[in-house]
Amino acid sequence: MSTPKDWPEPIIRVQSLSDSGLPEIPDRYVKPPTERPVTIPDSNDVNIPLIDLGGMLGDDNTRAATLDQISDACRNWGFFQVVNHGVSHDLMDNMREKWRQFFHSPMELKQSYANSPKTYEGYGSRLGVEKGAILDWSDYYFLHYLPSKLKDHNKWPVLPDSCREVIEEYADQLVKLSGRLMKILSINLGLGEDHLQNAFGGEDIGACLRVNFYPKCPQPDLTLGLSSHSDPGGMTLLLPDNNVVGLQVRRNDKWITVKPAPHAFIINIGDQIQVLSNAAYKSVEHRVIVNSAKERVSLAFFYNPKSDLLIEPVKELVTPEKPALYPPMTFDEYRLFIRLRGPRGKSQVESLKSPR
Ligand SMILES: O=C(O)CCC(=O)C(=O)O
Repeated sequence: MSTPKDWPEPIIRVQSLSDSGLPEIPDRYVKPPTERPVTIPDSNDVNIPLIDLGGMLGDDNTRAATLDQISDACRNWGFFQVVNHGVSHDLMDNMREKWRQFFHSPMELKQSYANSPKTYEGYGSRLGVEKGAILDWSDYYFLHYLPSKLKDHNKWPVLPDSCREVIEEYADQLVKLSGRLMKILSINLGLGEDHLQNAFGGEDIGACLRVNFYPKCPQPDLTLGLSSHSDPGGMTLLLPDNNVVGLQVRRNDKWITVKPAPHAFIINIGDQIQVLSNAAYKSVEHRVIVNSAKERVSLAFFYNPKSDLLIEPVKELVTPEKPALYPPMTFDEYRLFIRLRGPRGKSQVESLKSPR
């Protein structure tokens, strides 16, 4: 499997379709009936766990209670939100606004950053390279922050003003927050606090950002902003839109719409941590719905293992009762799947499970 140099068809910007005021979405965006969003009124009260990370700095009891909440969330939800996470609220707002401005800048500027499936860096409008595939109702921008050798400021937008500086500061703070979360996850697995981080490659990790832009959609019941998928990487820190909901998490075969708390980050476990934890922690399917009244912006920061390191269940978590569920594989090999085929539920991590 290798990645093609170019897209199989001309790229159409979803934002241009939306701005053209068309009353119906093109067939390319119409999902099969089983994948279309259906709102279940009863599920409105349910939300993913909300955890005060400030508890980690409290007395022994508060710290233990916080660790327990995170452990439960990783094992039973795969998703949780954190507040008091230490990242500046102004920085979060500023970062989101810079990107909103970017997506509202002239198409000519955005097109100068058009991406290709070779690295996905830049301005994009599809994931996956299958000709004729049904597409999602979103555009995005993808960039690398770590490892440093992959970071290239020329591939980051030069406008709006000081965009690159803001991205640098934001990414720096999110790497620090990710490091703190990795220690917590590791302790909760009964491992030394640095175990997971070392399994990721120590300092040599990967980090990248995908900013999603979901334009208004005239027929939101027929399509999705982002199809169901689990994140292929290690852990994701999502900054959602401050005004518009859209993220849905799969739980007991129902879709729960996440209600973000103000200035919270939504954290989710990715496939690589599911593999390292030998499925103690769950990488859970999620998707994004769109609406006809408001656009939505979200920023997904992906914290990943070093890409050429073999990732396999941690030895301490493999027992005769719970043999290793997954074969060793590098993240480079693993992410080719989503890069070629686009978001496909949990089919990849499930397909790796050893037969029993
Ligand atoms: O837009 C969102 O809320 C979620 C985005 C997401 O799942 C992703 O970028 O992988």
